[in-house]
Amino acid sequence: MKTALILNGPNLNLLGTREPEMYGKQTLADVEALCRVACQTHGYVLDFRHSNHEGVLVDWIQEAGRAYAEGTLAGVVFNAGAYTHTSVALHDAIKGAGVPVIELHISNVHAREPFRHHSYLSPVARGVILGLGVQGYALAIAGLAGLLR
Ligand code: CA2
Repeated sequence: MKTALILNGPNLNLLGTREPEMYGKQTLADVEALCRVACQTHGYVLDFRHSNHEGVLVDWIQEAGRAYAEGTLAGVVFNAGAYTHTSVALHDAIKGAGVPVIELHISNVHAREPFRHHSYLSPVARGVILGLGVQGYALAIAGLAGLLR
């Protein structure tokens, strides 16, 4: 059984504690639970992680590239948080890893401040899901399953 790797970037550990109008009331633990259900549905083992640190996220994308090459990983669902709009390092890591990455945003970043309209990740992502709330995570896992079919 392959693994689906779900990566969460800076401040996503605060989900459910503030800005419910933007991100909803569910916590990151709730998101992990819904990802677990989606992975069971699609026959994946869930690997769900959070880090506030850019270099850690780079390390995890590199690790994902190796696991994908070995055939043990289906792909990555990646909510890089604010690093989406700043990180050439994450762009390069995704490009170099060769693993399918679905970029995910809970909010519709295009309906927000202009500095959120640009993503360094989108050009190297296989797909992008945004603005659908935390259910977007389940849709992204379904998207990974669709890519492999
Ligand atoms: O909409 C998304 O999922 C974002 O990736 C969330 C990031 C934001 O910087 C991106 O532009 C869009 C921010 C995540 C921080 O989440 C918080 C949740 C509750 C309280 C404070 C922050």
